[in-house]
Amino acid sequence: MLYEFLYPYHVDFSFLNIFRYITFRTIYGGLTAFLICFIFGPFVIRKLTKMQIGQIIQTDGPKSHLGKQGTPTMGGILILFSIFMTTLIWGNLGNHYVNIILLTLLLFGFIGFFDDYIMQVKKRNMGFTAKGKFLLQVLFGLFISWLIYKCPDFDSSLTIPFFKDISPDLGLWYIPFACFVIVGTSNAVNLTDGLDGLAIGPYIVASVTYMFFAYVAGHMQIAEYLHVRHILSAGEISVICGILAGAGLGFLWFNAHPAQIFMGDSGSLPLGAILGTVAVITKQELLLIVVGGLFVMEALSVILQVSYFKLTKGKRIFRMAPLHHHFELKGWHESKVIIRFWIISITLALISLSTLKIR
Ligand code: 57M
Repeated sequence: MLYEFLYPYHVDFSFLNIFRYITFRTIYGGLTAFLICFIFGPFVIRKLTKMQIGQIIQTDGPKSHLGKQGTPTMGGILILFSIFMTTLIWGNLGNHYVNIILLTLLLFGFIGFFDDYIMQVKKRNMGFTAKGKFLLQVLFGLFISWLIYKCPDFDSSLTIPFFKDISPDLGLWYIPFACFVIVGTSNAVNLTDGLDGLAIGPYIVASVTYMFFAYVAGHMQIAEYLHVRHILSAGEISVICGILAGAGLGFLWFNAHPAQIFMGDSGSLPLGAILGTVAVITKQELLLIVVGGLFVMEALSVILQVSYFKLTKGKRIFRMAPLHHHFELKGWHESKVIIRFWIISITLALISLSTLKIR
């Protein structure tokens, strides 16, 4: 909004030129998103506590979690509010990709919010049925993917990390593929969100990583130099990534162990979907397996565990899935699991960034 309002006056006030720069808006977008979470955090925590929107801890998990009973949840509302407001302030709302991200936030935010609302506010045992939730995710995912597919500067070929000369064109198949990326990431972030700061830490790392990829894709000379596909309007996505990272940091302030608030499905589902959408828009879809490798690892542990459990009628590969529970049950302290998983995500981000040169 500031961009649309203030930049036109740059002819009279040359300092307003600064609003044109993506780097400037990325940094100040990040700081604004951080401040919104930081300032409103205590208010939201107080409000949720007063409304008794506290986490119900299931007794079949690691016993160390029982002490977390009643921790305010649905903190995702704070993150989404911060991302939404900051995008209105610093984003270029004339950019189609920015609008698609906002729509992803609203659609997947609705699923998460509704699920949390029924479980935490109405205190019913189940939100959506698992099937209903998944179907709605797929429906929204297909819609978002179709919108991206229809964008004028979008092409349906796939970027293969490390191989700059291979990029198969998926044509219309790109839509279900993109939907898989968006819905898969949404659920993977949700599964990872089981320890204090475990999801939001790697999420910040992934956002910063995609901030670089979006900037490179949007900058003609740098994209050409690095042999990355140039997508002019994707440059604005680096502002969004800065905002995601800033809001994430602001939330982490309160979600750090011992957490004062959990994000709930209201946070994990839309945040994951937005990350998947960013990967699709920046044409670094497959690289998400590396950038978000930690989320992939957690989701894979669940798929393996559940399949093996069903096949062998009750045997397990891990002590408990998702993977973070396995290490907790092995006796690692919660902080150790969290920080080691963060280390893994930072390492994976560095490997991902190396693909800008190694190709
Ligand atoms: C949500 N939710 C956390 C919090 C957070 C198929 C199966 C693997 C599904 C899976 C599942 O239900 N996953 C989705 C996981 C929960 O966190 C809430 O949920 C939100 C995210 N959606 O924001 O509101 C608990 O996680 C802890 N937590 C923190 N700090 C945080 O910052 O400590 C969360 C955020 C919170 C809190 O304790 O209550 C969760 O773990 O429930 N199911 C599971 O993950 C279950 N695994 C399981 O059953 N494994 C089986 C296999 C055969 C399926 C096995 O390995 O034997 C685990 N979860 C529970 N009990 N509750 C293990 C058993």
